[in-house]
Formats: sequence, structure tokens, C-alpha cells
Amino acid sequence: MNSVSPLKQLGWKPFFQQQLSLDELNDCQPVKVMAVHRSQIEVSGESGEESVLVSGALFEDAAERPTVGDWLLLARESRKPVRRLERSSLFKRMAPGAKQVQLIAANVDNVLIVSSCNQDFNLSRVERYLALVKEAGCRACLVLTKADLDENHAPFHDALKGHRDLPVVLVNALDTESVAPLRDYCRSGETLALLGSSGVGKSTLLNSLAGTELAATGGIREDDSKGRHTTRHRALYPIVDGGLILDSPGMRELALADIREGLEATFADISALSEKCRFADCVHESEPGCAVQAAIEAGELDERRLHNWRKLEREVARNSKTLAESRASDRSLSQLYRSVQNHARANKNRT
Ligand SMILES: Nc1nc2c(ncn2[C@@H]2O[C@H](COP(=O)(O)OP(=O)(O)O)[C@@H](O)[C@H]2O)c(=O)[nH]1
Ligand SMILES: [Mg+2]
Ligand SMILES: [Zn+2]
Repeated sequence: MNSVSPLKQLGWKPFFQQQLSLDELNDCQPVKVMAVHRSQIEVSGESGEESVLVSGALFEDAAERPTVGDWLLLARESRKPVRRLERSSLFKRMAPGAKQVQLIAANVDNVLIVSSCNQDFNLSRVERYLALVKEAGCRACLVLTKADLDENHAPFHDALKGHRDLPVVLVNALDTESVAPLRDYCRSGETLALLGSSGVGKSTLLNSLAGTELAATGGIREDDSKGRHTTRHRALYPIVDGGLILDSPGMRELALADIREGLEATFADISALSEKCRFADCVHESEPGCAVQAAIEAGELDERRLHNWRKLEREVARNSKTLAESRASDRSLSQLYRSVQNHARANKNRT
């Protein structure tokens, strides 16, 4: 028999409990956001599953809005959302074609970065995902799917030599036994996110871990309109004797938002090397006494990794600037609205 409370199974922890005031303990119920649609969200809690409407007025800023994995407080009687609880972790990216962030998921504990052994494998993309994972402070594992289709796995092990702290598991995602080592990442009360491109086997992996067909698989193209089975939106799936698994459509674009710390942590080896360069402002190109170039020559650092670090640093710097600017302009716009409103009110009071 399973004696764990439903809330605990959904990942309820002291970190969330201690955010509730006495009044809130009485008048509210915490619920977990399982899926987000346009204005409606699906939540799960002590009273089971329900849909709630989320008004824009409660969560003005895009980064404040509830995302998959968030904990919300609902008023016990009206079932209306009262507020969102502080997050223990957050995954975000730049919204494609916009000057704001788009939230991917909150309160995630572990992440499987999923890639397939064949055409998809790309170490620079893995590092991009890793920056997100490090920023969120989650535990990560790299899963290489379709190991059953390709006999030669040596190139992957070679490529990953520079990432000793990242565990790698090769699997046949269709096979329950093969994915068993990954169960350690989705224990009861934990939330596991599956991140990776479309078609790599995320939904297949979810189904094998769950031991049942929870998500439709086989979608190679997300915009395939011929009714192909495919993952269309992000959602959390509770699995029997385990925690929650986040399945999401592959993200074609994963532009890094203002995540300096995550990036720094992903490339900590290069930062450490650069402290040994002769010049403090060394750009690691052709300066004498450059420890980074020396490491490349000695075969200890992959030149690709240096290039990717530079590229991602530029991207984070650019996007941080864009976000800071759009926040500043939002602020001045709302100040303007407020002063116009105050002015109108003052005029009205005078008449
Ligand atoms: N042979 C084999 N096929 C796989 C494996 N993982 C996924 N597939 C197949 O790859 C296709 C895409 O898988 P899917 O789970 O929908 O990918 P997603 O887009 O990442 O969710 C499906 O036809 C799966 O059956 C694997 O490890 N081995
Ligand atoms: Mg899928
Ligand atoms: Zn240098």
C-alpha cells in the first residue's frame, strides 16, 4: 500500500510549507500546476485534479505567471488562485522572437538531457542545456537513446571526456529494463524534467519509466498536422511508485536568457584556467602565457568547448541587456500609467 500523502508525492516540501501564513493554512489549499493552457491551468492537489482560470491581473509580469511545476495557493471555497509560492528552481529561455523570457518549468529536482546516439548528438547543445540545469541548481544526467540502433558507442565516450561530472547513460528508450538505471532520478516526491530535441525519444522514455503509455510518441515534426502522435505541450505526468516527469515538445530554439551563473558553472574549467593566464585581460587567442591555449595544445581542453563558451557568453550578455532594457521600459510605462491615473483621480476629486 502506498502511504505517502498526495501532496508529498507531488513534491510538497518544507521549503513550500514554510511560505504559508497562518491565515493561508486555514483558508487556502496548495496545488501543483500540471499543465498550462492559454488562460486555464490544470492543477493537482489533495482534492485531486481540477482546472482553474488564471487572470492576467494576478500575475502581470511574464516571469511571474504560473508555469508547469509551480505551487499555487487556491482559496479553499472559491477555488480561485490567491498567489504562487516561491520556486525552488526555475527553467527559462528567451521567448522565440520576443524580448522577454519564457518559462519552461519550475521546482524541478532532476533533469535528463536527452539526445540520440545517431544524427542528433551535439556536444555544444548539451552544454547549452547544461547551463540551464546549472542555473536552476538541478542534478543532471545525459541520456543517449537509440543505443540499440548503433553499435559503435566509442565516439560518444570520447566526446564526453571533458564532462567528467556529467553521468552518461546509454539506453534503448523502448526497453523498460534498459531505462531502469534512470529510475533513481524520479523517486517519489521528486520532479524529473526531460529536455531534448524533437524525436530523440523523450516521450518513449517517459512511457518506459512509467511502465504504461502516458504520452503519445513517434512525433518527428511538431508542426505535422496529419494527426501524427506528438507532444504538443509541456505537462507533468505522475508515475506509479515514483515522482513526476515533465515531458515537453522539443525546443527548436533554446536561446539562453540572463543566466550568467549557470553558464559560469558549466564552463568552470575554462574560468579556472584563465586565472592562470599571464595577462588579466587575456582573451585566449594569441597572447603569450595563455593557460587556455596551452591546455588546448596539450590536448586537455577541446577547442570546440572554448568556441562554444565564447558564443554562449555573447548570447547571455546580449539577452541580459535586452531583458534589462525591456524591464526598464515596462517600469517607466507603468509609472506613466500610475501618474496619469493619479492625475485623473485628483482632477475628479476637485470637481
Ligand atoms: N530503436 C529505438 N527507437 C527509439 C528509441 N527512443 C525513441 N525511439 C523512437 O523514436 C521516435 C520518436 O520518439 P518520441 O519518444 O516520440 O520522441 P520525442 O519527440 O523526444 O518525444 C519513436 O518512433 C520512438 O519509437 C530507442 O531508444 N530505440
Ligand atoms: Mg514527445
Ligand atoms: Zn588566456
